[in-house]
Amino acid sequence: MMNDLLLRALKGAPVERVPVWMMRQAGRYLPEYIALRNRYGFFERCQTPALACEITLQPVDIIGVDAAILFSDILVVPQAMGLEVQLIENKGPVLPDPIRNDKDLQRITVPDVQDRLHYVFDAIRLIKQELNGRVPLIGFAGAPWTLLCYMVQGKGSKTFDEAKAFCYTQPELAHRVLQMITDTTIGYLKEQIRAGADAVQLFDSWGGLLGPADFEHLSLQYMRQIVAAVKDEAPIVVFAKGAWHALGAMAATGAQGLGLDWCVPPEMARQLAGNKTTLQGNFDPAKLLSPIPVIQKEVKQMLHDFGRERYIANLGHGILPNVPVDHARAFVDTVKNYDFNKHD
Ligand code: 1CP
Repeated sequence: MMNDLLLRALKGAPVERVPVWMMRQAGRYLPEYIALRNRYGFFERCQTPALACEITLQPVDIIGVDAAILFSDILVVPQAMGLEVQLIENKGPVLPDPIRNDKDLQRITVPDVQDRLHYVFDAIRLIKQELNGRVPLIGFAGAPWTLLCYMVQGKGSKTFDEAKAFCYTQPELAHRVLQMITDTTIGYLKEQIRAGADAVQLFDSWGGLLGPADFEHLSLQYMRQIVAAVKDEAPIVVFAKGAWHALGAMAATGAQGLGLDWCVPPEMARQLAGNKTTLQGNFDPAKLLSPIPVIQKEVKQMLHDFGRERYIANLGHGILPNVPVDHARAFVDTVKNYDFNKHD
């Protein structure tokens, strides 16, 4: 591996400089991606290894990030478990027959991931070949709680109130679904690693919708199983947006990395997480809409506050579709050029 900064940071090994990548960097804002989006459907892009490979490599070639992240979506897992998933342009995901009762559970299974998700592993093998050791490849999956949100609500939501009502009124069913997602995800991530993923990330995008006790029951106990099953095969980063209260408990899972959103101050995150975990984050994605000098100034402050060791620079959530490409590049270049000895 020519540039293994990300993997060294996840091990807690010394680094010459902080590695940087951006959540949701593959797709969304790059004109080269939008050209492909106009020609192929969403799942066609995911299921065709040559397209997934091309999109995965775009931010490496165009922006110069220190890691590639597989182009796919967290919702390929509910799809492989038996649910129909549609992606409606400018609207987001729709699952027309969501899970609401015990009869609906008969429509989902823990699938053979080799059979149902082989296209992901084919894409990973192709991407590894094309990357040719330039930077590490990150695989990923949605956390069980976040996937349940979509599988029950049937679409995106600010509150995911139907998903929460399902868990609060039919807890036994909810836990059965969460365990099925967990078992599928363990097999899925292990196969991603076997196909060549150098690290994996678990996205609990809606973890912050739960209070601390519910987060433990409905999210963390399942993520703990996934981390335990995967962490000795490849480093794993847990990103639970809004669940800063559980940083200590998430560090105790043994995950090599913890993703942070922009609402938690660096010093507080370090205090809660302890010194054995690498922190990743946490620039406000909307701040990339600021003038470039403001981006540069605030990125330097973020780097100063996190420090060089056990740290990966990233955004606090996915990059927004309307971010100008030169602003994304300014974010990445500022991290790459920062000199910790100069305190600039
Ligand atoms: O045609 C398009 O461009 C559709 C937009 C799109 C894209 C580019 C969707 C639909 N998914 C993706 C790719 C995707 N999704 C990646 C690939 C790599 C990358 O972009 O860097 C990844 C890592 C995801 C992960 C994902 N999908 C998450 C977790 C991360 C996060 O942003 O919180 C979630 C919640 C989803 C669901 C989803 N898929 C697509 C959309 C628009 C959404 C969000 C819907 C919502 O807000 O509820």
